[in-house]
Amino acid sequence: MSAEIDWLGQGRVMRITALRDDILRVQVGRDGALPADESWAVPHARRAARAALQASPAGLRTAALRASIDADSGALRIEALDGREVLADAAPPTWDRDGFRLSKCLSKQTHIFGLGDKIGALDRRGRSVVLWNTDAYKFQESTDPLYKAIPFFLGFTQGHAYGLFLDNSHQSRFEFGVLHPDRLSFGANGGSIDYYVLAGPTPKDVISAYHWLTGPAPLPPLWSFGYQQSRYSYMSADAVRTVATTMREQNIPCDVLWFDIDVLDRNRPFTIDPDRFPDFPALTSILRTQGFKPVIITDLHVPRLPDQGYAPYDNGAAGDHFVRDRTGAPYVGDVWPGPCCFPDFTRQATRDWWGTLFRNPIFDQIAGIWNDMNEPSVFWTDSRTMPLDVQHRIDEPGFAPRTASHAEIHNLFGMQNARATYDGLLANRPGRRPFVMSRASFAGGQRTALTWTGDNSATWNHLRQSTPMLLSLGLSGFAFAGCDLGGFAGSPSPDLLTRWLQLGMFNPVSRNHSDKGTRAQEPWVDGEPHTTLRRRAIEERYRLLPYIYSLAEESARLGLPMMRPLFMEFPDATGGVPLDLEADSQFMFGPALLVAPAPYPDTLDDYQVMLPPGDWYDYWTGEALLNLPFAKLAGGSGNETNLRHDPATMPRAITVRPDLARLPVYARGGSIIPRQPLVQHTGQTPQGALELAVYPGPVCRGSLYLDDGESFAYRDGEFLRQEFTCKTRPDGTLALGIGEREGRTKPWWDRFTIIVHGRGPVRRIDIADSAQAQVIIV
Ligand code: NBV
Repeated sequence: MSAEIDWLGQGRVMRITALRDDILRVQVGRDGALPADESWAVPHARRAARAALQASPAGLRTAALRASIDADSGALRIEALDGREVLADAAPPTWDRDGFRLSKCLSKQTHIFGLGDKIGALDRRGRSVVLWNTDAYKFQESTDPLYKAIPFFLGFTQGHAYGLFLDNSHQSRFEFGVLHPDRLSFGANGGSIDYYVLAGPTPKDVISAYHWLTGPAPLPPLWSFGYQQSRYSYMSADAVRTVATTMREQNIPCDVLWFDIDVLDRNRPFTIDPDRFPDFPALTSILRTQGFKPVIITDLHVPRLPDQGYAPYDNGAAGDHFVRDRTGAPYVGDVWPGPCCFPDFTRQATRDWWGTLFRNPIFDQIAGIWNDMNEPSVFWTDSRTMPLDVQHRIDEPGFAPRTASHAEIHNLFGMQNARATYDGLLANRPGRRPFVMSRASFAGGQRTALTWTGDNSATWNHLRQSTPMLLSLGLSGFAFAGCDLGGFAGSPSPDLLTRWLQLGMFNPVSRNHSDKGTRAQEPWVDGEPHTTLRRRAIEERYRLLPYIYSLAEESARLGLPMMRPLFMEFPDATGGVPLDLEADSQFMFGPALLVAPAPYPDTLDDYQVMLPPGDWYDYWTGEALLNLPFAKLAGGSGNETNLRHDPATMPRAITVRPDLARLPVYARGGSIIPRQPLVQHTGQTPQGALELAVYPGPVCRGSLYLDDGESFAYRDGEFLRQEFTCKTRPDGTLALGIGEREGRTKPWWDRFTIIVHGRGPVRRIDIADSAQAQVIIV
């Protein structure tokens, strides 16, 4: 049985391969030749996978879908076995010099999500976007492109989803219903037509298929889910010590302190300024003993300093590790340290060499690396990056060795920089999970780095935009992402910083960071009541760490984002019209928590929170929210009108009055949320019971995952996984099931405190953590 079919006609050749029942790869070539089977995004093992299929010249059929090809035009139509159209060509591909464009049908009911770190409404329908990694300092709502290029989107039509991933690193452009209301189109300036269609049918199916295709994000260390404090820059060892001491004196839990470029000697990567940071190893070891993990910036540019004792340049030049200009000489561009060369990260040998630079004793006490400026950003050029004719010499397993232009490599550069860092850290400390934060990336970049949304601004609109940006990154493979809490450029008002820290505690990564020349932004800078409110918000994150870390592990394993749009958890609500269209600001933090900041956070008006179908509880008070009115739906596609008042699909509404003291958060009925006693950092063992907060619903469950937080031993059974369930019994009592433990890790607790909501006054029940499998709550 063949796993692929070819179609030839009109000077084109098209090959369709079924990698899985629900994933088709489509390659199209001109002049009778198919493009080379190479990819930076999709590992070879995935491209080599094959599903069983029935093939004929007219199409193919897997256990999940049917693809048909029009014999004359070559038009491709993919449908589910029940006849539902997944995706169909609207016009044949067109070529223009080196570029191409593809056009697909776009139904009126389809909403589009994904494409990485785009700003603006989460639904991309009606928009046209460019993918070209760009240093976008102070980006605004109209700025496009931004730092990352993730050519993947998810189409969502009345509860059903599909995904499309264009595996092409050249500058690409996607538009959704802009040129023609019933079509979407996409194309790139060069490279080949090589794309994947993921047939769903649910949004979670699509996202986990994309995760399967491009590879998992490894589980980050536990400490990276604690609170993180950064600034461009803490200008001296004293300044860092003061922040560290104040954090502990003020009892503001914190795990990570970041060193930005002013820690470096004249902005030179792999150095330390000897005047401002005279004894860096001593400083970093003190931070360690205080329970902080230091993260240091390492930009990818290497200052051109021949024979001045600067080893990264001398060794890089001697090893021929730098990219070349069109004449074949090392390309030189200006960045923070002055004229710089740029390692050719498309070469395995260069990545290996880059990794050895982290053996410098500077890094002995360093817990993580921050790769900034890796779009790459180059000053004083019109393009703000390298010229397109800069040469990279691809030398990569699975690729034919060849010289490639920067036009092809640009979007991959940041991802390969982060990969080199990750691999280097892993080689230097094999047992420890590397932590790498990268600003630029491409599809698949999640395999080696976390990311953040870059240089946002300290404005209310940027606070508002942070949610759809992080949701979009989560849909694009980057489950582990954050934004500069408080805003990077400009100084936040006290209220804005408080609100941002409150919301940021429900982001995957919670890092407060700010620009040079702005007001200090540490949690205590505005006095009371702000310090208390901010401390409370951060403390809640630490109490929730068992839930957050379990969620992170699930993300690493299944690819589901930690921050999820409502349509992902509730695809059938309102008949499959995404609830998010009404309020981009609301999101799910994992399956159990709904976070609902004001859609316009600077306004004082009451607003409506839409609680999706099901039971809900106020997270802060535990109060069950019953008999609420149906939500008023505005916008949408209009087809929701006949669904009004159907409790099975309609959201219920709750009216909220903005209150600086409280970010509205709701717990989903049917969940059990594990919480822990407060710690000041993740190195401390929580003292006391593991809390199980039970929010009854028709089916009720929760899970817990734990490991040592920093090694890979979990892959060999050193973890603890436990499932919890609850059920209302016919006599009205509640049976809480405590599942068997999996894995060898011992728990830090010896008892549970079960907190039961929704059955009259909140009940607290303490039980020893014995082998007890069921607790009956009357
Ligand atoms: O390294 C300095 C900054 C950094 O703080 C910021 O987070 C990056 O996005 N970096 C950009 C370079 C300078 C920005 C003005």
